[in-house]
Amino acid sequence: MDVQIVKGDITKVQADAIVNAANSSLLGGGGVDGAIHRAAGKQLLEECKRLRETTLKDGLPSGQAVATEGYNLPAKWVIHTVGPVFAKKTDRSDTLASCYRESLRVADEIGAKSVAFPAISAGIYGWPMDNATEIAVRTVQEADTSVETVIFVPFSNDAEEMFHEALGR
Ligand code: AR6
Repeated sequence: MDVQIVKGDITKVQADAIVNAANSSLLGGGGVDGAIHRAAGKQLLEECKRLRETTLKDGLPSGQAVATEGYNLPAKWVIHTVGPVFAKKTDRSDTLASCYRESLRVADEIGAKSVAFPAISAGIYGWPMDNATEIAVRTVQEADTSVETVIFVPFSNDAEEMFHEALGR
């Protein structure tokens, strides 16, 4: 698998699928979720609402993933996953790793060969960036998947540096 780090706005990335750090409601929010919904257009929200009315009545649990179309995005698909909220007293690393594994599993299902990831949970959900990037890189490298290219998309210089550090380890 080819692993790349490309700093910038994930909504601009040309990949078969981009991953959204969503919340369980799938109905939008701030951060990368808000940016993806704005760039994809309102059809994305409509498809998310249909998912909530049919297969995901209780919402998407953290650590799981589901695909929708990408609509106005350059990416054909959006894979929505829900990261864990960081908590000092409870180790939720397995759930964060599951976000990456499940996103790649969904990518295999839809036939996506290139997938771009933001730093899931490392914004509003409060996960320390150094650990979030370490889990991201390790989990992707260990995954059993047909995805050929993974692009990590840090949004800041610090995040970019930490992805590079994690990849160099
Ligand atoms: N492209 C790439 N990365 C981005 C972009 C972008 N356009 N915008 C932000 N980031 P966050 P979370 C980075 O908060 O922590 C939402 O309200 C950001 O700097 O988007 O998983 C959801 O609805 C950070 O490094 O996701 C949930 O309620 C990383 O993406 C909640 O936030 C993740 O930050 C999820 O929180």
